Amino acid sequence: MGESSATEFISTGLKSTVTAYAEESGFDLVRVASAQEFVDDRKLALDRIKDGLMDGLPWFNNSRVLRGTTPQELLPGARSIICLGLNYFEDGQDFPESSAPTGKLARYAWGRDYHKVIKRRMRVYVEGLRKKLGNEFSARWYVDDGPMLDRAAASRSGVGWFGKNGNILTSNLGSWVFLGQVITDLELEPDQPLKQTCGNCVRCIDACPTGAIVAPYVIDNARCISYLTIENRGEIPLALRPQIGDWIFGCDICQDVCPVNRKVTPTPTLWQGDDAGGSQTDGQSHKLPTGQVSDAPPSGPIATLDLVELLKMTEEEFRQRFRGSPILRAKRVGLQRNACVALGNKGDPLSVPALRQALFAGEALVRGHAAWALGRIGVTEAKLALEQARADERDEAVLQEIAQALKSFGRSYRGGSSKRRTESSL
Ligand code: B12
Ligand code: SF4
Ligand code: SF4
Repeated sequence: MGESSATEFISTGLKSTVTAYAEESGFDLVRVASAQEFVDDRKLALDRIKDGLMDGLPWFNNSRVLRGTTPQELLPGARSIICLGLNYFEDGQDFPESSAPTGKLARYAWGRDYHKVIKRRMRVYVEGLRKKLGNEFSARWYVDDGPMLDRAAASRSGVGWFGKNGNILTSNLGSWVFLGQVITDLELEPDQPLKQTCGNCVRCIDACPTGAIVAPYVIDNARCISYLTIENRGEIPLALRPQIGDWIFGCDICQDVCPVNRKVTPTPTLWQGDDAGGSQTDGQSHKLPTGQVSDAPPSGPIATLDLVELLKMTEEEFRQRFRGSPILRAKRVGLQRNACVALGNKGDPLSVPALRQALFAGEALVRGHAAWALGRIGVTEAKLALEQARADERDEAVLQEIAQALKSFGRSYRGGSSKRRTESSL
């Protein structure tokens, strides 16, 4: 199509072509926002950093926020932002059950790494749109992987509204949606933000076990289980370990309790095989190019992991087992640290041998958390393992964890090989 006919097309049905094609390309939600600077969101985000509420994420800094709230910097000539949402809700009812002690994964990590799946879907969408419009428009797209504040864009476009748990809620799909944006120099009429609010509801704030929702709409990153179990590369603060329960990768509590999420029905397209593009109609565009290997994990979607198996995993087994899964992000040592915390919270004496092994053979971070877990389980075998490790251990931080764990026996230990301590080891 030549330049003049492209312009003509733009003035008539451009927006409906853009949005209808997004739906055809497998996106559940599509709305358009203007590409004006995000002035208010910028201030809120900068304040969040200043107040220490983004502590633990050094990459989330002022210059990132300045860039991410200035679409012109991300794409010179930007005029519009096509805001996309993709539902990932799966109820997990058909998943196999395990009799072994297991740890929970946040729903978004039950299947393949959504970054890859959605990025590919977005690229195919933009390429297809260029062909459809006959117009080499400029575009840049993100899903969680750029400086743009994904939720601010979604809110401006009316894809959804901010919930007090910080997440974007949508009318039909709740907050179980990944958010992406295509910034473009196409001139598209913007949609309006929605008027919905949470009203008087505060369920998520009350339910958050670590008190991470410090005020409506405000999350303290360093208290959020999602941060503690995924992004955090160091130790989990002692005071927060008991509250983590058996979450080993992310946390869904503030979404599980949300009434807006109650009516969402499963849409498992994201979990199946190569990205077939959801409702794509040409049957071709979303297939992987010939010869490209799928990044789907070797096993199907799964909501929990066997904790003892995790503790025993080698680096190679970890990479193989979680290939193509977002779980890789936590790294093996991080996941094993989390497994120790979950086992400590479960308090099952049968997990003592595995924790004992981790106490002697794991990396320092894992050894320290294994010591904590053994102290919390509090049976004779756990105490013996800790005493033996105290004699062999050289790492100062681990020695401190061991000393702390042994102290907790002094406080409440009642002996016997299967008697569980009831008191917290804090
Ligand atoms: C850093 C980050 C995290 C950090 C920090 C979380 C945080 N609150 O910022 C950690 C690791 C903890 C995290 C956790 C999770 N994350 Co995250 N995360 C991000 C990331 C990379 C940046 C978020 C950000 O900019 N934070 C900075 C603060 C300032 O932003 P904000 O909290 O949205 O602040 C706004 C509101 O507070 C609002 N606001 C302030 N006051 C008021 C007052 C009123 C009345 C209103 C209406 C609004 C309002 O304005 C602020 C500025 O826009 C985005 C991807 C991206 N590039 O945007 C994903 C993203 C936000 N995460 C996502 C997900 C899925 C999660 C988890 C659910 C994963 C899980 N199950 O474990 C949890 C949810 C935790 C929670 N309750 O927020 C999705 C959210 C999807 C959705 N539907 O909202 C995103 C958008 C990724 C994506 N593209 O899909 N995440
Ligand atoms: S994800 Fe979990 S820890 Fe984080 S704010 Fe929500 S309920 Fe709290
Ligand atoms: S639980 Fe209630 S307050 Fe929290 S996000 Fe959902 S509707 Fe809003």
